[in-house]
Amino acid sequence: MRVLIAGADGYIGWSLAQHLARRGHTVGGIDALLRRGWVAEVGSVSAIPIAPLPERLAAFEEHFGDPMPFHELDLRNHEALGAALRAFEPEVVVHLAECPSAPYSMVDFQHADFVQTNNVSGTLSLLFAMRDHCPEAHLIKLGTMGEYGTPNVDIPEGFFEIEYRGRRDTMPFPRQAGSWYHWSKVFDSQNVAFACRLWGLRATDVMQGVVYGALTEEDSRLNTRLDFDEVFGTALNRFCCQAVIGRPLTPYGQGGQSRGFLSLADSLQCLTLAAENPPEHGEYRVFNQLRDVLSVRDLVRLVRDAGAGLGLDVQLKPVDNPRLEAEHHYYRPDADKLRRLGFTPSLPIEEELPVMIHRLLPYRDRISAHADRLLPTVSWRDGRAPHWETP
Ligand code: USQ
Repeated sequence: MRVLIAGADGYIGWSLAQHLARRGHTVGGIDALLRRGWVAEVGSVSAIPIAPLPERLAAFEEHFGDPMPFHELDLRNHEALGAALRAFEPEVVVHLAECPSAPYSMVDFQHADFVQTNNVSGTLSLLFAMRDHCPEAHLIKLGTMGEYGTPNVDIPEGFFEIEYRGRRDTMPFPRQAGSWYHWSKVFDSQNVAFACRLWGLRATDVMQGVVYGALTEEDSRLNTRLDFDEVFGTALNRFCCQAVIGRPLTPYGQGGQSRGFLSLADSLQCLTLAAENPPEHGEYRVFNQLRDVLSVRDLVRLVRDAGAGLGLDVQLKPVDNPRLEAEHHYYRPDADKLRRLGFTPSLPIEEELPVMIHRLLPYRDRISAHADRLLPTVSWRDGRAPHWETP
């Protein structure tokens, strides 16, 4: 299949491009390289060094035989996006080209506005461009489990049956997001569903949990990034980096917050399954994409055990929760659709974490040099803007 990845320079996108090429798909890329700038803005770096884009593309061609047609552009550049779609003629468009950080969106008005404009307007531009240039193509849109929040009932995959005043209907499950970023994903979901209804586009909206892990590539130019700072690092990746440099793990608040988690390898497998099993024309389907439901306390225990197995003395230092979120709650999401398509989870988390920590050990000094970026400064409550200084 001809698969165009928007966000091909990112954590998931760069790995997905390689995974799809290995499976024989023809891969194209779009990216405005914004993530590199955002992480620099918060004064941090990827724990695992990543190559500049031209080196990445050269390595891709050497290893996979064909060059990756690549367009360095912002999805909101609607004309250029249309030209890229016409040139590549995708059968599948995987949309990962959004700002993925809840803390970044909570800094101040400018950051909230940027995240929502970038994400919602970029997706709208893509929907119109697909209508005009590749209406048959399948859109795989990366949403987030955080769209649902943490309701006190089970979470279905997108829709649920409801009886109200004696009448029944199937309706979208309520969204109760917890950051301006997560709300941008909710707005995207509504727009994607509407475009399917309006124009007969077909789409898979992926409610993904928190992704963790680092892959080992045969060529360092093929490495994907792994962020650990308070803004772009996700919980398990941060905890593993903290363990590697002997800094205490930072569970927020009481640590009873539960989320869905999956490894990067599992995320690639799931996105590939979605691509290779497209929905019907006009269909808007929703997958919950996660493997394990874990609390922050579970994460701490898992990283401690994994570190101990590698001879690391892993400490923890709970910090006041900078976020507004439930710290004790019910959490039971369905995640059956991908399993029915054949998702077979790879390594269990107890085995994956030692691999990740081992992979990070050579980058101790690099992480240590930015250790002050590990502690949270962005507060959900008072909206104080942090003063990030590039070291
Ligand atoms: N947390 C800690 N200590 C830390 C960092 C995080 O206790 O040092 C806690 C947070 O309070 C939260 C949980 O860990 O309860 C997850 O936080 P996170 O930063 O790993 O994830 P989140 O902000 O929810 O966002 C990440 C990705 C986002 C994706 C989302 C999936 O950045 O792009 O949409 O995970 S989900 O969480 O299911 O909404």
